[in-house]
Order: sequence, then structure tokens, then C-alpha cells
Amino acid sequence: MATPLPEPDQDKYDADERVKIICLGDSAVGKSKLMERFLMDGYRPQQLSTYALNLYQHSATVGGRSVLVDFWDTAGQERFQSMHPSYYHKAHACIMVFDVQRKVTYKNLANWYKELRDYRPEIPCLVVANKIDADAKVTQKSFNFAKKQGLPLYFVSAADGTNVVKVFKEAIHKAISYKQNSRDFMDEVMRELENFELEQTEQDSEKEDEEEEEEEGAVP
Ligand SMILES: Nc1nc2c(ncn2[C@@H]2O[C@H](COP(=O)(O)OP(=O)(O)O)[C@@H](O)[C@H]2O)c(=O)[nH]1
Ligand SMILES: [Mg+2]
Repeated sequence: MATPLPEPDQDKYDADERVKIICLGDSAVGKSKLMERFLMDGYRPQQLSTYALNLYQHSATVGGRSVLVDFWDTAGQERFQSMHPSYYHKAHACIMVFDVQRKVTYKNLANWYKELRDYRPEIPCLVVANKIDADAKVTQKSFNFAKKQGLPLYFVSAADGTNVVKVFKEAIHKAISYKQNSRDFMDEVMRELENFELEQTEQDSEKEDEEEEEEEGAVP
């Protein structure tokens, strides 16, 4: 039997905006370490092992508005070089990570990027070169993949914290502005459906109210 998702807490209802940010990249490039580093103060990891993912929630204030960020981290499924479609579903931004000490993890970015674009053709994506603490000279190298795809590249270290906050803040900003300005076809369809469902429920409850009033009126 599937474990039920954890109970949502108050933050979720109070936030003005809510975005989902996913993390992609090979095993052991430091995805989890980066998330933990960013969320170090008071992060609340939730192990959803049934769903093969870790969910971290983070509250931020951007432009005076409160934002709830759902960070999705893989939990081993990346070993198979592919993620379940639900991982990508309705994501608003992606942080793609490779390990500067393992060339193959850089080469594999192309595969991750292709899968990302199959599901989410339009969302902002950031490329992160992690573990620069192990080799400072690496920041002089050019990594053409990011340039070729027109993606921003950041040199970071989850171990000593270099540029970690910067990358995550950037990702949150991009996610919000994507969500607010999205002309993504699938997003629009989803929005339409959500509005439709809302209207339906409102109409149904109005109808019920009327019926109740009628019934009440019938009682002498
Ligand atoms: N030197 C160094 N090691 C790191 C860094 N980030 C992660 N690691 C190490 O790399 C390994 C894999 O990290 P993890 O976050 O589990 O990778 P994931 O599989 O992508 O989530 C662990 O042993 C980490 O301690 C970093 O910035 N510098
Ligand atoms: Mg991990």
C-alpha cells in the first residue's frame, strides 16, 4: 500500500505563490549536498521513499510576497539515467548538476537536458559545476554545453558553500517569473482545467444551497 503524502502545513495555505524546482544530474555529483547546504538552517527533508524522491520545502520572500518552494531531489532513480515523468510534472525551474572531477557527469548533461526538454520545453534551467573546492583551477576551463544551450553556468561547492545561495536564489526567481509569465501550452491547459473544476464545484454548491432552501421552504 502506498504511504500517504505528509499532511500539508499552514505555510502552504498562507503562501502567495508556490513553485516547484527540480534537481537533475548523475549519481554522486552532489545534488543532495547542495540542497542541504542551501537549506541548512531549518530545512525539513521529507523522505518519500515510496515515490523515490526527497522533497524539501523552503519559505522565501520575493518582492514582498511569500513564496513556498518545493525542492525535489532524486533518491537514487538517477542511476537509471532517467526520471519518472511525475518528477518533471509542473516543475517551474531546474538545477542541472555535474561534478567537475568526473568528466562523464558533464557529458551526461546532454541526456538529462534532452529528457528535461521532452517534458518541460520552456522552463528555466541552470547548469551547476560542483566540487570546485577540489580543484580551484577548474573555474578557468570552459564548459561549452551551457553556452551552446544558452544556459547560465555557475561554479559552486557544496562542501565550502561557494555560490550555493546565489544559485538557489537565482533558481527561485526564475521559477517565479516563469510561473507568472508562462505561455507554456501545457501550463495553460492545466490552469484552464483547474479553473473549470473550481467553477464546477462552486456551481454545484450553489445548486445544493438552492435545493436546501427549497426544501426548508416546503416544511410548514
Ligand atoms: N569535495 C566535494 N565533495 C562533495 C561536494 N558535494 C558533494 N560532495 C560529495 O560527493 C558525494 C555525493 O554527494 P551527494 O550529495 O550524495 O550526491 P547526489 O547523488 O548527486 O545527491 C558525497 O560523498 C559528498 O560528500 C563538494 O562540493 N565538494
Ligand atoms: Mg542524492
